[in-house]
Amino acid sequence: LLQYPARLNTAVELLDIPTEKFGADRPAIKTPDGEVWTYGELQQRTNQLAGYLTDELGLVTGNRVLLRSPNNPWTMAAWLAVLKAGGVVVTTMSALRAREIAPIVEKTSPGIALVDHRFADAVHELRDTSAPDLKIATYGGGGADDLIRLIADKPTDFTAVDTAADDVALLGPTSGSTGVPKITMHFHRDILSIDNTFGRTTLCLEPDDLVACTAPFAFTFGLGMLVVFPLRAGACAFLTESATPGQLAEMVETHAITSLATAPTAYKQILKSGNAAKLRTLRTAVSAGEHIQLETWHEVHEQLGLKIIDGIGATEMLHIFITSAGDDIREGATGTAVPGYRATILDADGNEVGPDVTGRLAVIGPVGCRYLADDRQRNYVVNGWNVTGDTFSRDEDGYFWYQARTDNMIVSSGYNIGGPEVEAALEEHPDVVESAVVAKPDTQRGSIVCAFVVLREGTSRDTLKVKEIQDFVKGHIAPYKYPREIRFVDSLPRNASGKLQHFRLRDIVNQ
Ligand code: 3SK
Repeated sequence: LLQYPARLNTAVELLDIPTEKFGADRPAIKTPDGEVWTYGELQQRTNQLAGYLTDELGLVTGNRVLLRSPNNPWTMAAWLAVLKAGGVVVTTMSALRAREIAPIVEKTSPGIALVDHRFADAVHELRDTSAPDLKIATYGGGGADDLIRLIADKPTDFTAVDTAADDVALLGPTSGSTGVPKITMHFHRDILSIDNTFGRTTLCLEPDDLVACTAPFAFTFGLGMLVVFPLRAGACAFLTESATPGQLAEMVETHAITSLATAPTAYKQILKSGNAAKLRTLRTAVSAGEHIQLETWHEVHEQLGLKIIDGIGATEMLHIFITSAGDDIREGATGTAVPGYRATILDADGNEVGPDVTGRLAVIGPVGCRYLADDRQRNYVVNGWNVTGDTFSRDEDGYFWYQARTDNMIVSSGYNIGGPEVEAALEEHPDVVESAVVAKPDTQRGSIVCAFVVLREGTSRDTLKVKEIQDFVKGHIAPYKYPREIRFVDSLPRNASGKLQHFRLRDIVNQ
């Protein structure tokens, strides 16, 4: 499955072959407001866009095209069209502001931008200030310059450009946890690899699946879940531009969604709001982007009989490389290396350690980290291993157990404390909606555990509550791990893909 011909265009594999194999009339995309695109329609519109890119916008093989849009059918067509026309997709989250897109544009030098009209201002601003040659085409505005109108009479067939399997197809920015963007490069074959590994060995979609995911296409978690895996399986992607956990549960119920991929917080909030029953049409549920707490996993299992597929991936690796599903799940563990990948634990000197020793998670597989012109490549790939920013241990049977983000291990009075364990204990308290803990420098103890806590609406935020929560944590985990400081906040800082930004909280406590 992981051998590819030398010449390969991923858009053919994701769109033309499935359209032929599963039928042009099958639904490829559905939206919350009832719009349906069949495989045939997606193929035709993709072809029209690809023709416009080459004939009118002058795209030649290898040119980079910036995409900026929330998840909707035209974005999916644009993504496929760029690849089909031999271009390289540069994805950006629509939540980013002009100053956050600027370093991405500077580093990737796109010649063309395909932009949802509602998000065009920032791109125009960039063209006017720092990218004067950028050609911008917008869609969805309905005016005379709307790309959707401009392509309407273009031919509906287009012969895919004969790209190499090892041509770059995707430039995916990642802010990681530090906020300074790095640009990952992925080949045409890498995109197929994620399906041939996680997609086919673990997720195993069927043609009658309807798949929803809250991650944007610009986060490769969303790209895999909504574009790569459903299309190759002949299934249908449910594209929603945004959804709160409550709306998501509602959509699953109303549209009979069968496969859901989202972050642990969404599952947690659906449970807390008493809406888990709305998820009863799900055959598969994936949790990634952050570690899922065992309590959340259990509650979903108890209420729905559904075993959430937990997974860890990375933009550098394109998708999930450790996971398990069904009877292979060992409760509390993230899982084992996805077939095709090898994973290990490294100590601080880069040596492999044995079972049950905590260290840095490292992985090798068909996809690996290639940063575009970035010295940080040296830190990520060491002796062939892709060294992630996560601290794990591995048991005798090859299951990997999450401890913390490596930069969120707290050493207090000589004790090693994993932030997530404290967060899990805090969130068992009925008044705690969410929490994040960080190390706060302390003259006596080196560091102390400092917790930022979002309380249920209407809960008092006084010193008595602090004491009550501290005692609660002491009753649930070893008392030395309890948060010596608790700060109540209205919300926690998250990046555009929904990941908690502990570094922002560290900045606060270090001030
Ligand atoms: O776990 C993640 O953060 C991730 C990143 C990229 C792609 C997929 C996943 C799950």
